Amino acid sequence: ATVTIPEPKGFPLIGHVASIDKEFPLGSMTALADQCGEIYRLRFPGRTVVLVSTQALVNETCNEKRFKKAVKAALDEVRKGVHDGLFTARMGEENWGIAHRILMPAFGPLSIQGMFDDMHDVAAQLALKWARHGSNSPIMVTDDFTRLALDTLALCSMGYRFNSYYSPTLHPFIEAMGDFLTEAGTKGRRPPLPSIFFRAEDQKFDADIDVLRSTAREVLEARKAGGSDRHDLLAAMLKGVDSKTGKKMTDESIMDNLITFLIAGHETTSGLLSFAFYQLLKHPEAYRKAQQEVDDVVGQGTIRVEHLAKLPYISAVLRETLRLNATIPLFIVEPFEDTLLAGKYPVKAGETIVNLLAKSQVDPLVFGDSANEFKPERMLDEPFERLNREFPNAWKPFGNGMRGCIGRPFAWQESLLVMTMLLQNFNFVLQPNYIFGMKQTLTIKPKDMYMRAILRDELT
Ligand code: MNH
Repeated sequence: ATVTIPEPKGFPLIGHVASIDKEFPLGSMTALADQCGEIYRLRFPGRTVVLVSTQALVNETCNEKRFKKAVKAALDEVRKGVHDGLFTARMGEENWGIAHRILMPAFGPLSIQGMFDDMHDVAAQLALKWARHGSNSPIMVTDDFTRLALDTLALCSMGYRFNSYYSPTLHPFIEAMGDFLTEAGTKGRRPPLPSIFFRAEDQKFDADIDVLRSTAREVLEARKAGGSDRHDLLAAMLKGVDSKTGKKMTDESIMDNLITFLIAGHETTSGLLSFAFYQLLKHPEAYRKAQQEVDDVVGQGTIRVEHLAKLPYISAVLRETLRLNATIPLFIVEPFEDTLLAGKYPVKAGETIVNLLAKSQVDPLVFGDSANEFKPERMLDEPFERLNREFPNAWKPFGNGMRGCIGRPFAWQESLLVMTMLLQNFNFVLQPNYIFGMKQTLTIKPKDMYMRAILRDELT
């Protein structure tokens, strides 16, 4: 027998529009999950959404034979700027396949190791800034990690230096991208009124897209004009020939993907680093173990790429951080055909299903009574492998299957390096009266988080 998917109380006409907080939609979604249970449906004008909150249900929708990535709402708005680039392509679009096959090796472990020196360069700029800053003035954590992530991506993907630490104002590209993403999120939620009501917003949106694309075009043209021997992602895209179709990427597709790397990679990585420091500062024992690992493995010398494979505890800290604070806290899929979830909940072909990681990754059936606690030990290599065997798809911060994150090795190497360099050189103190909160754009970050960085030399 089938079971109707429960719905929270709504209103005729607007449905659940008023049930979702505009500033922090995720908070409303998890609160409704606490009320309604493992699965519930929301109604918005013109569409419905089913949200699932357990490992078992997420595991089911990760079956790529029955479900595919959905490009809707905010993602569909981002698509106006980067078209069928990897992140926003619809299933079946040819450019996705060409770009995916050409770029997979470029994001492979060897190629990412080749980016270590550039990553080190930018990380050292951050450490230097914090050292000069002194231990008395608070650091705006998420802002500085965002500069780090953007500068690293631009340098490693296309040899471009934003130099965010050397200029008081943000590079115009960065400003345009921030506004573009914020507006994409807002548009995804705005009421269905004729576009004339939003003329100013739409014009600004288009102008921001122009800035993004003209910058990408300049970088591309400069590279094509020659004179660079860099082996970066841009070089791989220009050179690559797709093994399946024999085609090369078009200039438009290369630009779409250059911008996509910056969009998909910067807030996610900066959010991860910010949450990781928040968690360490709240858990002194874990902090001590992480710093001890750096001292044992690297000591006072220069960090080399080989060190990063020998940091199991810090890897576990990053994994546990992404379990509790997935910076992309949900991803959406849709069924190919009408289907039953858990063998009983009917869902229509094409209906949006939200995999609510913020709930499924703290499923008590998987993580027990301590599901909501920060315990890096459970994410050390051996228990982590056991978890993935016993509870597939319990940990999904990088998405699923063929549409999962292509930048994962990049993000991992950068995050390990930055954690290591900062713990090696500084002791950190959280702003004493800090009250934890989250800020949501396309991703989530800790809100208004400040900390102080004290050079370890100052203590001895
Ligand atoms: Mn990333 C897809 C999370 C870093 C480039 N990324 C995804 C998805 C998740 C995700 C989740 C799937 C989204 C969906 O199903 O709609 N990504 C992360 C996290 C980090 C991250 C948590 C850092 C931590 N991502 C990066 C970095 C880059 C990058 C760094 C680029 C260098 N991500 C991508 C691209 C895709 C993606 C490109 C789309 C892949 C595809 O669909 O082919």
